[in-house]
Amino acid sequence: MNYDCTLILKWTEAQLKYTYDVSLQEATAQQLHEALGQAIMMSISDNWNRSKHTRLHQRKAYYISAEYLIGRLVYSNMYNLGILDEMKQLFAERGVDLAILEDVEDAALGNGGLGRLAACFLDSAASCNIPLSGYGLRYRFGLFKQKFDKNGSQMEAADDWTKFGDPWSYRRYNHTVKVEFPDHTVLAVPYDVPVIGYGTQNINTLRLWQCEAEEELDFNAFNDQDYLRALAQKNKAEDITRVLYPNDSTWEGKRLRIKQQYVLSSASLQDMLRVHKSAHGNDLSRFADYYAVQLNDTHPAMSIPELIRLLMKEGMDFEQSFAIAQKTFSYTNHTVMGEALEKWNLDLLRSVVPEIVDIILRIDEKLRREHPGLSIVRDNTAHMASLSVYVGTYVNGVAEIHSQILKDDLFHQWYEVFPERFQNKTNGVTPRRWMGLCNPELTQLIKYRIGGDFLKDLDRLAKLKPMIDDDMVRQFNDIKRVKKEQLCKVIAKREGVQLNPDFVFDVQVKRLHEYKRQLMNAISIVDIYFRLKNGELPNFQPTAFIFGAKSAPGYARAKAIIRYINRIARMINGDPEVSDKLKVVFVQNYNCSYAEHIIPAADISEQISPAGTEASGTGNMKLMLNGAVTLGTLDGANVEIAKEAGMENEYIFGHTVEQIQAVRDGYCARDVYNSDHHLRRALDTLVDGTVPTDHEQSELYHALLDGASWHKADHYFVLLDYPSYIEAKLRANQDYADRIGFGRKCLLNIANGAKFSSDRTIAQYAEEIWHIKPTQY
Ligand code: 26W
Repeated sequence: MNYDCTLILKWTEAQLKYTYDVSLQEATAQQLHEALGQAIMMSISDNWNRSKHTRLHQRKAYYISAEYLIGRLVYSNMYNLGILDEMKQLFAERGVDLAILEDVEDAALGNGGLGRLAACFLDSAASCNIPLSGYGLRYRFGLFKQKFDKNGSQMEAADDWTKFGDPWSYRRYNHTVKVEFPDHTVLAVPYDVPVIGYGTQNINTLRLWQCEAEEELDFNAFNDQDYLRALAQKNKAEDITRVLYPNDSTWEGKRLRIKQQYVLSSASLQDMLRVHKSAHGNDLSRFADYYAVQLNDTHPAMSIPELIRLLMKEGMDFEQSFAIAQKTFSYTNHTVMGEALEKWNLDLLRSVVPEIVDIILRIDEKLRREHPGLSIVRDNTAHMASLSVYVGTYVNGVAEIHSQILKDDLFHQWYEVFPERFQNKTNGVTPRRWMGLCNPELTQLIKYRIGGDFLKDLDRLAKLKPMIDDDMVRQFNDIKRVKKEQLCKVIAKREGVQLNPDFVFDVQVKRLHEYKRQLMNAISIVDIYFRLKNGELPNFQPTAFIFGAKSAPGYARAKAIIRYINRIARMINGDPEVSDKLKVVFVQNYNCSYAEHIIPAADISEQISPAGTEASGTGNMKLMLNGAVTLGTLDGANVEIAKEAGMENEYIFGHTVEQIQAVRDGYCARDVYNSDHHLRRALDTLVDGTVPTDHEQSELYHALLDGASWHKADHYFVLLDYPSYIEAKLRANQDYADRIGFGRKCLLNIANGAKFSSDRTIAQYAEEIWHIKPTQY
C-alpha cells in the first residue's frame, strides 16, 4: 500500500543517529527496534488519522478486555503493511539481519487464550475495515517470564516489557481521565497503539490505560524529609496497573483486581462519553445507537453499572440509564469452569467502589421484581456473569458445543427467560500472524497453487482440495521438514536439547491446567517409553514430544505436573536405549513468539481436555492451519475442526459430553487402573522412584486414584479416557509411516481450515451482535 521502504530506512538511520549516535550497523537490537518502530509510526500517521476521522460520526464497536496478548509487533506490523520482505532486504544489503529483533521483548499483556483472541480480533477488524476499537490496561509488567531450575521447577521473573522502550504507542495525556476511589483519585492516562490492517489503508486503535497519581510528589512530606510518604500517593496509583494477574481460570477476589477492573471500565466509558459529546452533542439518549460494547468475559463487567452511574450523573434516571446500558453491552463467556467465574463479595466491593455496589443492588432489585427466580446478588455476593447476561443484548459462547453448554447448564435458567439473547461465535485466529508471518514457506506454496492472496480471504483455501496429489504432499512434507529444522535450532539454542527433524513432532502448547490434561500426555509418554524398552512397539515412528506451558505461580498441582514432565524428559533423553526413538522437551517461557516457531513444525496437535471443559481452544486452529492433525477429544472447537476436515483426517478419542454425563456417578478411577497394566506401570512412576519425584507428585497420584477432600478421584477423567487416548496416539504414530497418506491428512486440514479465520468470526460479531458494517477504504 505504497509505503516507501527507502524512506523508512532513512528515518530509522536518522533516529539512530540523533537519539543514540550510532550507525545502522552499530545499533543494538533494542536501539534498532526503537528507531525502526518510530520510523514506521511516522509513516503510518496519516492513515491512522484518516481512519479515526472517517469514523467519528459512525456507529462503532468497542472491545473491552483486561488482556491483550499481542506478542511482538515489529514483524507483524511490517507484514501487515506489506513491507516486511523489502525491509529485510534493504537491511540485509546494509549488513543488518532483521532477525536480531527476535531479542526484543514481546508484549504479553495477557495470560492465554482470552488475551490472544482479543489480539486476533483487533487484527481481523482492522484488516476487514470494521470500526472496532480496543480498550485495555497498560500493565507495567506483563505475564511473568518462566525458567526451569535444576529440579525442573518453574521459576518466575518479572516481565519488564518496556525496559527498552515501547515505540508502538503514543501517550495521549490530553485524553487523561480521573477515576475516583473512596480514599484516592487516580489518573488513567491513555496510550494508543495502532492496529494496522492487512491489505487496507485502515488503521484502528487499541487504547491502553496506565494509572498515575494526580500529584507525583507530596511536597509537604518531602520538606519534612519523609521521602517514603512523599511518594506514597504515586506508588498507590501506579500499583493499580503495575502487574497483570497471572491467574488463568481460577478466580481470586483481590482488592487490587477490583481496582484494575474499575479503572478499565470507568476510564473507557468516560472516554466514550467524551467522544460521543464531541460528535453528537450533550444529548446522551442515543448513546446506544453509536456504541456497541463487547465485554471480553466478565473482567470488564463493572462497565455496566459504571455506564449507568455516569448517565445518572448526567441527569438521566435509573430506568433510562438501564435501558441504554442494556442496548450497549454484549458479553462473551470464555469458560464454564466454576472456579473461574467472578463473584465479588459485596463488602469487599463496597470498600473499593461503593457507588457501583449501590447500582448493582438496584439492578438486582429490578431483576427480582420483573423475573422472580433470577438474581445477581446471592449470599452477599455479586455474580458478574449474571449481571452481564441480564444487562446486555446478547451473550455468546466461543464454540458451538460451548454455546450449547451455556444454554443447557451454566445459564440454563437465563436461557429459559431470554432465549433470544443467546448466540454462538466460534473463535478464530488471524491468518496473517499464524500462517503468513510464521510460515512463509507454506504460504508461498499455497499462493503458488491457488493464486491470489488467500490471507485476506481464507475461504480460498478450499480451492486446494481438488489439487491435493502426491506431488503436492511431497512439497508440503518438505516444507514441514524445513520448519522442523528451524525449530530444532531454536530449541537447541534455548533449551540445550538436540531434536532430530526426522522425528514426528507431537506438540502440546497451552497454559498448564489440570483440565488440559498435560499429565495424561506425560503418562502416555512414560507408557510408550516402557513399551519401547520391552520391545513391545517394534514399528514405533521416532517421536519428539514437545510441551510449552506456564502455570499460575500459586497453582501447586500444575507446578508439580511441570516438574514431573521435566523429570521424565531427563530420564528418557538420557537413556541411550531409546535415543533413536523418543525425545521429550518442555520449552521454557512459551509465549507468542515461541508459538510462531513451534506451531509450523508440528505434525500432531494435542487437544486433549475432557469433553465439556475447554470452551474453544485457538491453538488447535493455529496448528490445523499449519498442517498438523488433531489428536483430540470432542471438546470445544475440536468438534468443528473434525467436522470441517473430516473425522478420518483427525485422531479423535475419548468420552463425549453425554458419555461423561452418563458414567460420572458410577465412575471409579481405580477400576481402570487395576484393569490396565500399561497404564498402571506408567502411573506408578509418580510414586515408585523410577522418576525422581517428591511429595507433590504423590499428591497428584492420590488425586487421580483416591481423590481429595474437595474433589472425587480423577476429576478430569484422565484414567477414563486413557485407553482410547493411547490407542489413538499409537494409531497416529503408525499412520505416520505412510508419509504420503499422513501428509495428505495434514493438507486436508489446511484446505478445510477456512472457518477458523478470525476474519470470519469478527464479521459475524459485526453483523449479528454489533450491527455494524465495514467502512470502505
Ligand atoms: C479471573 C481469573 C480468570 C482469568 C482468565 C478466569 C478466566 C479467565 C479466562 C476466561 C480463561 C481463558 O482464557 N479462557 C479461554 O478463552 C479462549 C478464547 O475464547 C478459549 O479458546 C479457551 O478455550 C478458554 O479456556
